[in-house]
Amino acid sequence: MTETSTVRLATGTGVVLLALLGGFALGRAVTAPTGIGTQPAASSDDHSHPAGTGPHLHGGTDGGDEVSGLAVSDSGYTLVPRRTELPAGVEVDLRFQVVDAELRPVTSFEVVHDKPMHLIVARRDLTGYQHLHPQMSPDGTWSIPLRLADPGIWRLYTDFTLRDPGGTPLALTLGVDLVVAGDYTPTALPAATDTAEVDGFTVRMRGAPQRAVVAPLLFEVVRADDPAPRLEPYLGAYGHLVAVRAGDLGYLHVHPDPELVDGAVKFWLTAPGPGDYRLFLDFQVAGVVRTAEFTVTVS
Ligand SMILES: [Cu+2]
Repeated sequence: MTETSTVRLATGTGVVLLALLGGFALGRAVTAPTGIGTQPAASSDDHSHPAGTGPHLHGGTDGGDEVSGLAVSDSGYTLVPRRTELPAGVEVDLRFQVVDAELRPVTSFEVVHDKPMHLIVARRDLTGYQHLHPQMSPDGTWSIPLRLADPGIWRLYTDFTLRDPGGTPLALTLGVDLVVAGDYTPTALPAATDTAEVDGFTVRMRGAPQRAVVAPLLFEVVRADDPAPRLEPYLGAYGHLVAVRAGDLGYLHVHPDPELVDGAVKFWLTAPGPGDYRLFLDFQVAGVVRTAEFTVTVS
């Protein structure tokens, strides 16, 4: 790819898609993100939620009332990607730093859910979700092999917690667009459903996020040949739920209750506004992590 390469966006279709996807959506965890904010640096790799800490979410600095990931800079910290143009379908070494207000790279991050850095990637039509964990070199440069299959504009979220100059934990999600040149064929958001299929597993969602109400949202995983496959903790929780708002790609990362409820993973969410959301539930069975995807429409 050269400097002069062109992104051939299917503009007309994109406008239609945006119109379809336009709007607001959903929620936040039931409590302020104290679990993230107070997670000590010395947290063991075996992070779990002690009883009473409750569910919480990554990102945001205001108690989780708003989505995050919409800005490249927040609270004096800025995401600096080494490159933002990637070739389609080719694995490249994605590199980035988080710099402070003096443009010094941050080199110390808190371990939250077993990792100091959570990387989420999705194309702007909410396809192609990936949840990755890059490695940091001593100079604060993070790197990860990344392959973006198809052309389009992709959203990269860096979800992390650092300590501010006063030593207070600060959970941030900074986001930037990555460009993959080529013919972009956007996929319309799938219809809202409470069942998702992935790799022979059926994941059923029970509950519906509502506005102004803290509502439970449960996910039950079954398989045709095994009605109750054993869910395993993944990154210190029985499930990780990322919700991305259609229209602006506002980001939420919610963690569940520490224990399964009748075999289901239980989250708590509030929907602050009407609209469409894409939910990505990471779960682990027999050592393999899979992602179930749902569209949720909040009226
Ligand atoms: Cu992660």
